[in-house]
Amino acid sequence: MVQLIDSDIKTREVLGWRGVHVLHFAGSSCSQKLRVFLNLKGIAWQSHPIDLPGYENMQPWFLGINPRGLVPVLVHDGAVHIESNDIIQYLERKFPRPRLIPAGHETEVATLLKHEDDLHLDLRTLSFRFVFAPPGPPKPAAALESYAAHGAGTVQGVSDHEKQVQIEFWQRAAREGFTDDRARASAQRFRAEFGKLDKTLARQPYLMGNDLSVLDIAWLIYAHRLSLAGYPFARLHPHLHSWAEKLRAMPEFAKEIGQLRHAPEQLDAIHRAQAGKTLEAVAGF
Ligand SMILES: N[C@@H](CCC(=O)N[C@@H](CS)C(=O)NCC(=O)O)C(=O)O
Repeated sequence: MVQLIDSDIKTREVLGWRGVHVLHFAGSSCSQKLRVFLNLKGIAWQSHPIDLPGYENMQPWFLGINPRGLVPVLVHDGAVHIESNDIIQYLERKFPRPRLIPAGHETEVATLLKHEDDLHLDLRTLSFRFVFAPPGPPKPAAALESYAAHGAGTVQGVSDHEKQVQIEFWQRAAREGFTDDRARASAQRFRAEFGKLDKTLARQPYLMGNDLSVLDIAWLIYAHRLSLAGYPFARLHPHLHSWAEKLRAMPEFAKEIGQLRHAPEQLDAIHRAQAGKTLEAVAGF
């Protein structure tokens, strides 16, 4: 669980926020995952949108709440929680009904969610290459400089390395873009993972059995983003494809995943504009 301690939090006003507050961005996959979870739970929450395209997450006010500069962040009765999967597991304990983590499976779910989080930079690579496709560097040097200049900050009292990981990701993107080699490696990691999920979904309706769980939420968000990137789910993973169609149709999901910048007809043009190469062509699927 990543709950910040008092000395980590420099933007002190949040300590006075009562109830459930979420700092998030409409089009962020981790924010979407948390919002779907909140919808399914029926938890009332106050929204604090953070403008990622305007680099608000790299400014001192937000870094004083989450030193990593990442969304989402939960502030619950003045306590600050970061890392979407930790936030979800924390809220599951605080708001146990309806259950979205099966009783007795908490440790297993934590491990499986960690697995999902490990692919987050691969998701970002494929999103920037095939969905957002910015014409220039995704983060301008000035935004990165102000982000870096603010210092590493502490998480639970310990100097935090995660921000450096983020800075290196964006610097590399500015240097070389999201190359074919990088996109291929990321797509292949997903293919291996989705192959396993597809086998599970051939046997049962949801990833943990007969009931929907946080794992379905987490993987649907990734699968949805990658479907926008042109990942050929119907051909490669038919069970996963049907499961995704079923979840996408639920209002608790539909409300959150419709908020991307591009309409479907624009996406095809973007996929092709990438030196004429689609994800399928780059990945060799
Ligand atoms: N492991 C983190 C990842 C959070 C993350 O990378 N969030 C992205 C949005 S999905 C973000 O804030 N990106 C910052 C940016 O684009 O500058 C979590 O699960 O909360």
